[in-house]
Amino acid sequence: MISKIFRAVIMGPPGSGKGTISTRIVKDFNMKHLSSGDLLRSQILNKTTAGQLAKGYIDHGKLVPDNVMVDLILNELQNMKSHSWLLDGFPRTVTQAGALLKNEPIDLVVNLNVPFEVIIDRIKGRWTHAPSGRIYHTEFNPPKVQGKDDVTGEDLIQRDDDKPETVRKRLETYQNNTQPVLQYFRDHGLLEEFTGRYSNEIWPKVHSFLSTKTEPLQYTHYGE
Ligand code: G5P
Ligand code: MG
Repeated sequence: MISKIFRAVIMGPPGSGKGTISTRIVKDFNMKHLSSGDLLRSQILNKTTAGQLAKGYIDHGKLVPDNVMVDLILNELQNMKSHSWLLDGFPRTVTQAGALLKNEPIDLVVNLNVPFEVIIDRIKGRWTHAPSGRIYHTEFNPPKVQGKDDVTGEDLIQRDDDKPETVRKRLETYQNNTQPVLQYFRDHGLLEEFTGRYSNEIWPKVHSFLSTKTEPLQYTHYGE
């Protein structure tokens, strides 16, 4: 297999495990991870103009306007030209998808198809290290010390948009705006779907499929 720059997108409903599976992919396939949600949250922390605008949308489970998102993400991708990358959380509308394909050659879109009832339950247990985006879960992936990040020892937080009523709104937004993007990528012959209730069940299937597209560095096994 020729080793070339590989550009992929990971999609899935809120809480489907995009961040979890992305962390595993970038480690085993030596890719850079760009999460639109992490990028927005860091803009909010840094009180940038884009961050201040985005906060109101995020807190209500709505999408940040397309023009803001497209500018932010395409700009970040400019700094990653010489590296393989994985885009998580963008695109989320057909307009964003069109802008991405116009500007970047995409090799693959991975879709995590996880039932909604599993998601609502698992988001309740999520804890995040805001500066790095590292994700934990009280049962699935607990930190070594409760409430503290494994690497820095700093406090973990619960995301403001993880309140049950906001999660319900995010799932509705996903159905209305983001599900049509799946058909868009299917029509372009780019979409590969992975179905399951657990990240540890989905991960080996993602790894083995990706290995047919780009050279893995290694295979990390998770779970029993
Ligand atoms: P985000 O940040 O992109 P979402 O809603 O798409 O947010 P989210 O919530 O980050 O997605 P995820 O990354 O898919 O979820 O899931 P995850 O964090 O890996 O897993 C969720 C939890 O479950 C974690 O605690 C994890 O440890 C645990 N877990 C994983 N697997 C398992 C398992 O097998 N079992 C169990 N028990 N637990 C597990 O976007 C946020 C907001 O930003 C704006 C929007 O307002 C959006 O709502 N935004 C955009 N707006 C417009 N356009 C865009 N492109 C935008 N991108 C972001
Ligand atoms: Mg995420």
